[in-house]
Amino acid sequence: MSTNNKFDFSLEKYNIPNYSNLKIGIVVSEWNSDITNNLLSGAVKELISNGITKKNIFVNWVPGSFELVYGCKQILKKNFDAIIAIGCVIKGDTDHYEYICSSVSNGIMQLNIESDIPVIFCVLTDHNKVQSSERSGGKYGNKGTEAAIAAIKMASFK
Ligand code: DLZ
Repeated sequence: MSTNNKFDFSLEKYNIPNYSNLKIGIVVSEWNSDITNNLLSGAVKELISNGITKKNIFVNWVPGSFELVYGCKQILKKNFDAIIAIGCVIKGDTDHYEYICSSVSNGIMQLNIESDIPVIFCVLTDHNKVQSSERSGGKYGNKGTEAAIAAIKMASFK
């Protein structure tokens, strides 16, 4: 499911009265932090370049991607306009990868069903580190950047 040429960065179809008022929460996993740090920088840079102020971007860390759902659930109470969950799960020799990927994707979907605040899924689920690098500032762009735009678009519903 490549996103080459599929992600639309333009915000013109969305009604966003004042970008500087948007408050965005970000929850980031420490596992594979070389990758998640790049996703985080991509997201923060993109938010700022769209007029969101640094003081309205709140970054919270969790140990691994499995903890993203709990981390996002806790900050739902803070009334952000959108939340971005950032993680990187890389396939190993066991089934652990499948459990983490399905738990975090289902958990974040559940938060979107139950709460009024959009939670953006920026979790790479890759077969190896090369794939993750290619998607966190490499030849396939930076999924953190796309997540930032998705967060702004979804915030317009609130
Ligand atoms: C345990 C584990 C493994 C094996 N792999 C990853 C991974 O690739 N990416 C990631 O974000 N987290 C991983 N974890 C940690 C789990 O997400 C979680 O932090 C622990 O199981 C503790 O609940």
